[in-house]
Amino acid sequence: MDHAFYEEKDGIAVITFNNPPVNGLSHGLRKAIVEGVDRANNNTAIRAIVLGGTERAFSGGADVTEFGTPKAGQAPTLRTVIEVLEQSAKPVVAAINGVCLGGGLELALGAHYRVAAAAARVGLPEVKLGILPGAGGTQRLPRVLGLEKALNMIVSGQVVKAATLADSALFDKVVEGDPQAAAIDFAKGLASDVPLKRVRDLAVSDADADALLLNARNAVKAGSARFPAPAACVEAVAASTNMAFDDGLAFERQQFTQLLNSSESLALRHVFAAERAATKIPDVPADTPLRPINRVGVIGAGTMGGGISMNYLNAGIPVVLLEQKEEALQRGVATIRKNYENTMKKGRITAEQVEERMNLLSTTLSYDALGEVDLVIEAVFEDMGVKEVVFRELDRVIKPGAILASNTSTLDVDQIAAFTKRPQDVIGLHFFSPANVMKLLEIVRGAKTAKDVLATCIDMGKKIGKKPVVSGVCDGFIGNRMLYAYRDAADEVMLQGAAPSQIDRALENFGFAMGPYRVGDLAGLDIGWAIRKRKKEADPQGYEEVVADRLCEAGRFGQKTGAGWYRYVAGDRKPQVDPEVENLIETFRKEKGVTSRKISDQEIVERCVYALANEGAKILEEGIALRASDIDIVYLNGYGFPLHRGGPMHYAQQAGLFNVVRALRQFGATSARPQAWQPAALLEKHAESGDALK
Ligand code: T1G
Repeated sequence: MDHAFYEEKDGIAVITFNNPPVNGLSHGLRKAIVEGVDRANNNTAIRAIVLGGTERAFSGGADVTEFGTPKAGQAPTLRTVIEVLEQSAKPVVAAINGVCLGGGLELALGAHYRVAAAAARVGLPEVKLGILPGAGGTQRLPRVLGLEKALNMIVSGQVVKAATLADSALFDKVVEGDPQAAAIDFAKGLASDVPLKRVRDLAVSDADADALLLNARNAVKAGSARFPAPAACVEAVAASTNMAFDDGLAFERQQFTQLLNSSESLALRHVFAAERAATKIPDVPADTPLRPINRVGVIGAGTMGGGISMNYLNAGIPVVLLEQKEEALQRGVATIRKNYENTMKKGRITAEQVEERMNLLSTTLSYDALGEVDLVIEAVFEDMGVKEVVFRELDRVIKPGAILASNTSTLDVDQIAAFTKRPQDVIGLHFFSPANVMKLLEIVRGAKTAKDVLATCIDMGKKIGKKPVVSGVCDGFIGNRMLYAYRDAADEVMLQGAAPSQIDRALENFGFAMGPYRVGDLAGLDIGWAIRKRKKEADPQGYEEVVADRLCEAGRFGQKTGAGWYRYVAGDRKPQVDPEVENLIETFRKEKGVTSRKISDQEIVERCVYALANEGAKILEEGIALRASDIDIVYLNGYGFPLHRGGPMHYAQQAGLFNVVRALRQFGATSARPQAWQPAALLEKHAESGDALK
């Protein structure tokens, strides 16, 4: 494949990049650019050189698919390519359209001139991958934007429209039309006797550099323990103000190399690829025709139904909200409006947008009003009997070809599909509360779910700003099933001697936003208790009592009752360790014949996180999840797993699967539930082979 097209017209050489989808600066493309520039410089008929990409992308930056492979460092490196542009005897003009990001912008900064489409989007988002601009961006951008603007762009990784920087020295021209045509005209207008303008020769305007850098250093300090990149960005940009250009480049390179090999960057790059991989379904072609979704029906105007409705209203899609009683409907609608008004008060939407969205919402008490919806989502009580009534009604009224979705969080989607005559149109859309905020959307594929239904729901999931992950049918799908294992592991380590507060603290130090016992008190212990009581009624002999039962029997449901695992003083949500709970646990231990022992924070973290990875491996080997990285996306976006750890599966692989399997076996050897610690066969296989879990 030609990685770039070279053509000459009217004394101008035009090099057009060709590395779809976004002109990642692969080895092939880097080589083609240097060859093109050399060819133009060796042709006396050529006066200037124009570099261009496609309407979608000038370049999305270094080719992320090459990261970690030998090719990434293969000559010509991106820095060499940029030097070739800068040292070119003939003027080089970058014609910027679409995205111009990371190494793409650094490349453009190596050109002598830059002509951009007003709508082009430019930025140095490397910090979001846990690295920093490693091809001169931290040294050149301040020279054309000034210290403050460059510092903000590089530390935040924000991407802005070229039009907003039209007055800066970054661009020589910003046009509404085709930037390549404008660049060619610009190149033709260049006088041949004017010395070439090189960004490296400019000075950084740093009126109050010290103050700016001090503020920036303070601003990044809080997060630097988990994410070192922002602080490194500040120091690299600081070098542009107090070092000679080449020394600044060398300093930037040293900082870049350090970050590239950091666990945080490995995690962030893993997540970048994982999010994009998750929507690729091996047996569903990317060009599968989608079913049109122009109107959505939502059954249930409670917290979930209201949040779900907002996702579609936000995307400009009309919603028909159905409830059984008028007052429930009105309450639901009022909650949606209040939610929008709160968002408006924070300045994130305008009053007009509130009304626009509310005008797209209609309500009904009758299923017959759903005849025109293309997608209906039920968010009713989590009980199979209730689901059956709803789906039989939906089967009666919903038009052929529409999609019937359940928001169930654990029930069997195949059983739900069987309540209809169209199981191929039935799917699970598991939103997470608050449904209009949480990014994760578990899309549960039934045995009979049609491929175009799945493709349509994935596409629509992305359109409403979710991170879709496809799950098979099992109890708890991917996330909740892993959550059960995580909580059981925490309960076991509590039974063996760790206090709930120690467990919470250990996991919060690991990076979870909140430990399992604080989460329990927040959500309400009575919810889990109700499920366990149903299990106990169904199987009194087989039921195994847990400490939480004792708390609930004592009326300790968590924050809502002022006491749960912790005590809450007079409405203060701050958890206080409660000796009563410690005694209750100790009594429970004695009844179970357990002598408590001192347990390290490290063991707590390993037990809970490896239990997650082990359950994830079982989910993977059963085919419930398509790939290990999907499981990471679920747990990062739905369950507060710390981003800088990359997800439970990534974390386990970084820890070494051999070590994980060895630890699981050790935990099992001293457990009252040895089978719970049995390593998944897939985990053992990969621990043996050393191959990564895919
Ligand atoms: N290289 C290769 N492929 C890339 C890519 C890149 N830089 N960016 C995206 N893709 C692929 C992506 O994997 C997906 O592939 C397809 O393009 C569409 O992506 C030295 C070292 C460019 C704004 O951080 O922000 O330069 O799934 O689904 O919503 O300083 O992708 O189709 O097979 O996201 O239109 C810095 C990262 C790199 C930009 C497009 N650059 N990319 O968004 O589509 S580090 C970035 C993005 C660097 C230098 C350093 C977005 C996008 P597939 P997409 P999109």
